[in-house]
Amino acid sequence: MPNHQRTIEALSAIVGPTACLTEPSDTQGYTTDYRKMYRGLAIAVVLPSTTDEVSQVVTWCHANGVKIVPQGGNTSLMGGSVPDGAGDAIILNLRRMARVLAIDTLNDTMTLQAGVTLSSARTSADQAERLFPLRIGSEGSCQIGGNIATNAGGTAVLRYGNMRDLVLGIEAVLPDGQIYSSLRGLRKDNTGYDLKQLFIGSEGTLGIITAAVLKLMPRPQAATAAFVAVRSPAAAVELLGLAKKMAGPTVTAFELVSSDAMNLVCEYLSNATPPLQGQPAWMVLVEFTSTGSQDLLESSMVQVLELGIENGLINDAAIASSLSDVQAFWRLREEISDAQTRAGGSIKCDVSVPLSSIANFIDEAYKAVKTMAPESRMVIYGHMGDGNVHFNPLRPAQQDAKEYLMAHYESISNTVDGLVHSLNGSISAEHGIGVAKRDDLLKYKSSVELGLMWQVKKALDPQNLLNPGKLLPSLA
Ligand code: FAD
Ligand code: 2HG
Ligand code: ZN
Repeated sequence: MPNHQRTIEALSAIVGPTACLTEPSDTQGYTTDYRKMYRGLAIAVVLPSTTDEVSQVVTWCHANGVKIVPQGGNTSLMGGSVPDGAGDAIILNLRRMARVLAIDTLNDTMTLQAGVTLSSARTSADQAERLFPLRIGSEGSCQIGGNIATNAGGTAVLRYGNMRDLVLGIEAVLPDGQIYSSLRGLRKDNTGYDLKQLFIGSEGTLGIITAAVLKLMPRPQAATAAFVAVRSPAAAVELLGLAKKMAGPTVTAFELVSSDAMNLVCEYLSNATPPLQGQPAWMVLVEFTSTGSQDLLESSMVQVLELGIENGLINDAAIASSLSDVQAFWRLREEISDAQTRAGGSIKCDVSVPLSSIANFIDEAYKAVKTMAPESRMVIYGHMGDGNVHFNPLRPAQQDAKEYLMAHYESISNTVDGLVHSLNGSISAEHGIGVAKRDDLLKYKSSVELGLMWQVKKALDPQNLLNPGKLLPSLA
């Protein structure tokens, strides 16, 4: 059993005493997760400022059997970024490694340290007249390292892909302290196994990501958006098909929002007005962007919506008439997540199915939940264009949140996940597994898949020191 005081002294000597936090008042923000559902303990919160320091810290922990929880912005919704209550791990937070190292506008790449926040990365790209297209509601806090470790998705995946599609190279400190690097910005490199892929979506279990090379895209010059009341989820899927056919790659986002989700966000946000009259049961937020003319883009949106109305898919639509309208629409969409947290938390099912099955999934899951807990508010929304919805039943307005969650969390999430599985879907589309979904993998991943995941883990981290207890369920 390592002596915690010795650990603190050794790690302070590497990063400096002010970068090794031990006072509970200093560490609390790091040991508690974003939604305050998981509270752990840490020997110390260690804040290295260079890859070399990360390597020295990890080498020491490896030699002395000390567990490490890698942490970025601590915005995980799955309890993946905080330690458990044993108090035998350090948190290694990357926030001091927040430098953009290079932007190459000929290669359309950006090289940065892993602790750069997503919003800073987007701003740096913008200043270089480029777009870094990953867009998620937590962008002010989440870090590029965390985005890579979770293979983050968000609202622009339909057009640009998720984080895996945007990473060209990674630098990572391995569990024994060695530094792996593929920071070369190559779009083609067939020299064997693509090792960087191992770290994307590995949730801190295989290495500490310290830097990355990311793809940059042309910066759009035109943007328009509409909130559209659709006849049903099936009509929404048909509308997406029309939009893709008519507007091609300008279709950037296609987000479903249920009436309960819209009502909730309007209840919690100040100065928010629903974009459409009459509380439509289902809405979609459609966004087109392009590097071409604003007028052309807007008329393309109108044409798609007119055909949608003609085909009986759309009941009503509100088209943004200015950039501030577009921003106001997005505010309504992005704040749905926090509105649920403020309402005491919902039953989070971040699921995906093939787009061809999504309407059927929503109908079936909706009916099942309404049978099990009829008064639930059906907060259903998200990235329909990717086949990914956040199916998040919420307590009725009058019921206590804890009571509702205790009574229904397990049965509802099992039912929803079971349905998703039967439709060839995934029980975690973009938020990852963490601890919240870890043991569910035993039901939904084959023994071959789980066996392979453990073989990879043991090959890189035989002592199970990196983010132990996360992602990988114990096998009997
Ligand atoms: P953390 O929460 O700190 O960590 C997440 C995981 O990554 C942990 O397992 C941790 O150990 C590991 N990790 C972190 N940094 C490193 C590193 N440098 N090296 C190795 N491992 C590391 N997610 C989406 O995909 N799409 C969304 O639309 C979306 N919207 C959100 C909206 C809100 C309001 C909130 C609170 C969260 C949202 N998320 C979303 C979830 C979350 O923001 C993402 O998972 C994000 O990528 C996590 O980044 P982070 O830096 O906060 O990582
Ligand atoms: C979103 O799309 C995020 O808003 C958060 O992925 C989803 O809070 C959630 O369930
Ligand atoms: Zn999402």
